[in-house]
Amino acid sequence: MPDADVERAETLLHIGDPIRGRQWQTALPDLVPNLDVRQWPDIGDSATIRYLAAWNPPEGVFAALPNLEVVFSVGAGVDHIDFAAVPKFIPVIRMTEPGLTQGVVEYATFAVLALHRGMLRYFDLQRNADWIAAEAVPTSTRRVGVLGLGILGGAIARHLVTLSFPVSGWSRSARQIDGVTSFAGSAALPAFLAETDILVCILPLTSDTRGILGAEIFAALPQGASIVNIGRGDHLDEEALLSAMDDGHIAEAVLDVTRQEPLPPSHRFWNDPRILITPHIAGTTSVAGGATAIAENIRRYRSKMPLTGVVDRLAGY
Ligand code: NDP
Ligand code: OXD
Repeated sequence: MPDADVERAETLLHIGDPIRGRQWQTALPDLVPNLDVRQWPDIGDSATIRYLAAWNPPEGVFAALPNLEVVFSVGAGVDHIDFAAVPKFIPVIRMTEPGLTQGVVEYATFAVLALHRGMLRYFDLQRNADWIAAEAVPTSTRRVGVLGLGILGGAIARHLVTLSFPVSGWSRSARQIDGVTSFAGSAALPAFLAETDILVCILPLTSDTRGILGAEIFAALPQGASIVNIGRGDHLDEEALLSAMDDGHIAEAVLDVTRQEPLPPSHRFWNDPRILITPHIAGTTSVAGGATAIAENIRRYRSKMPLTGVVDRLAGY
């Protein structure tokens, strides 16, 4: 229905970072007429809640919202949402907004360059006041492989091409990106890995991809390859990584996500000089970009136009 026809009270419930929730309480009603925004747990009249924007929605919340019509993930990933709890007729929308993409591209570029230029070794040398230079090689000799060539993986691959890295990508279906060699499907995975010196994982977490960064993949990479994980901690078999590093087959890793977050202080990763840990900060949904993306889909929904970023529940992303 067009905006002008929305006469009923409509509420969007936000569950997640309260600072962003308060900012959206101001920003969203300016973008979408007749929309009230509430911050969990202050839900007000649950019957008016048509939209939910959430990160890690608590168990039971979907059953408590009888008139819910659209679920928005506050992030690009949707693995924090239990699809079984969301009635099938309710679309689940993942976040796509330029600020999030920019952050992830910056992070991946940083991580690939850090590995390419041996920065983890220099960080370690600095702790001992050791001045030891290593020879740098051109980017054109360092092959980067991106696992996941969707919105974020595609943007990462495009940017790395501009730095003259030979870039390839792996996805379920073949993708066409200028300057990027596309590999599709499980059968193509070994060939993709055989040509990858730095492997960047930006896959969604699904039943098919859980644990994918494991012994088999590590063994299929060339000797001395390195890993960047920006996807989810559960993509990585942490023991297999340490074992492949101890064997000398995998050199280094930059990990933005870990199986347990926050990573416990006693975890071996913290003090391993071959591993750089960051606290899940690669990309963050920007307040303005996130509000614009949600507002655009609510306008589409009200006008009965197709929504963008709808999750394929069967594929899991
Ligand atoms: P998209 O849905 O746009 O892309 C997903 C890509 O993964 C697609 O290319 C898809 O293939 C591919 N893929 C999915 N399953 C498989 C599979 N079984 N085998 C091969 N390829 C597969 O997602 P985004 O790029 O927007 O986001 C990806 C993930 O990044 C998120 O789900 C989230 O987990 C993570 N993320 C992490 C952040 C951080 O701060 N660390 C920030 C934001 C996101 P196809 O193209 O054929 O569909
Ligand atoms: C996301 C994330 O999925 O920040 O957007 O991890």
